[in-house]
Amino acid sequence: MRQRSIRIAAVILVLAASVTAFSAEVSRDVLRKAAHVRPTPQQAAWQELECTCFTHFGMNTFTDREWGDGREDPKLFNPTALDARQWAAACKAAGMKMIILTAKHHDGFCLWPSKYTEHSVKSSPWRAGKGDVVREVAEACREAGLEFGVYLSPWDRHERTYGSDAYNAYYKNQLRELLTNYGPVTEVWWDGACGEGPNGKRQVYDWAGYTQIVRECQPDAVIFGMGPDVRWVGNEDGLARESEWSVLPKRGPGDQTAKDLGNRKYLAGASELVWYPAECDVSIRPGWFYHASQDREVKSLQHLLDIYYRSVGRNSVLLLNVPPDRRGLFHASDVARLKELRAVLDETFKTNVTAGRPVKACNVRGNDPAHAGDKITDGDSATYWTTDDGVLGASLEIDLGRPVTFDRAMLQEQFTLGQRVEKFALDSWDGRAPSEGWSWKPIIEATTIGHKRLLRFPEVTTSRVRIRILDSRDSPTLREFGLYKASAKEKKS
Ligand code: FUL
Repeated sequence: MRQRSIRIAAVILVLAASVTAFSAEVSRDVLRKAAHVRPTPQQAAWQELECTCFTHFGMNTFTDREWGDGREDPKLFNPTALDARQWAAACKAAGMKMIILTAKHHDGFCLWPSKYTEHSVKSSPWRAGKGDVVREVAEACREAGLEFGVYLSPWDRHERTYGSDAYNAYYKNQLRELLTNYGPVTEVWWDGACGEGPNGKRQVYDWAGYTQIVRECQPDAVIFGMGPDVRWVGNEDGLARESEWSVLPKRGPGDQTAKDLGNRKYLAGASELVWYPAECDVSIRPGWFYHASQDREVKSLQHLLDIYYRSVGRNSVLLLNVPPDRRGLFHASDVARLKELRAVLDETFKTNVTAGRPVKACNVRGNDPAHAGDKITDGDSATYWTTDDGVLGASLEIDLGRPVTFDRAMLQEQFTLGQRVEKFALDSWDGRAPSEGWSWKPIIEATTIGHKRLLRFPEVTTSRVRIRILDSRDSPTLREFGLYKASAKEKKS
């Protein structure tokens, strides 16, 4: 009896071991597959924008609400001094690369004179019913060299056809208007709110049909949220995860949010993996729309800096909302805060002490100088360091030439080839010569890199640093590596 149970236990052990070995094998394979999923050129170009601006403006600006019910009188819409050039100038000065305008929010009021409804600027007193906010913003963006994007709320609490097939046709007509009459559109924003329309009915949206129209009219645009190109990060605080992956299992529209689906354990069972990078939306004020009562609640410089490090610095694009007021202008406090933010970021990232410095890598793919270590300090985003096939861990030593002090680091993978690094560390040299057995002190350890990873740590002074790639899904790549000293206006962390 005892012998039999020993035999059974042994069989179970062997089985368990082979299952583990099998899944480990599968998992390496899956990881390699994940490492080779790449962004489309449109997704890659969008990622490089890094900082973008949301402008929530519309009926709610005049009713002091966040969500209108669709019964608002169009006559309430009457900005006294609308100047989209002022918005564009403030965005540009803040280093933001795009403005996304709420062409229509959930209340259904259209900021352009749509042919398909009277519920728009054409029924308002603004510019005697001849105005077009979408045109003014699109033109101001073009003049300032900014990209332009549109938010067209699928949920419409005004339109009577909402809740029927006719509404899908209405929505598509409006999409076409926006995507054919205003020049290039870089991002189309579809939020997932789906409430009741004026008849108490809910809509079954034709996402595939909407997507087709965007592809046809603006092939260079990316679609956010309920679309396939850009994912909602899962919160409205502007914060990405510690490990933010751009490669995820494919799911239904909008189904990827609020989950860390890029992590290893979720990849294994996936039938298809897709590039689906995160966007972090957040408002500079508590509300998305302007409320005079929130003039004193503009986010602090430290708060915005924290958001920057935890969005752009975590492989995401930041979409920072700045709501124009009832004049149709950005409020002076918001403009001042944006300026402060840019001044601090510019000061922090002005001097990169690794620029042009020599780098010794323990492994270089095919010993090819085109992939040598010093590609990470050449300031050229087209070049990168990488390793031979199968070399998933590696180290690179950067000679800074003299002792320098820094407290910020920036790493970039060549993400257009895929996102691969799962874990890495930075070390500083303690000053002892190799003959004395030089040693390295850990500065910080982190997980993903992707397009950009920014790290904050207490000041370090050294003449040499080391990057250790501790795990990677396939041969790691590094495009750039920088070290900086934070502006004195950044609170020390
Ligand atoms: C959400 C909307 O319900 C909010 O009003 C806001 O527009 C936010 C950015 O998206 O889905």
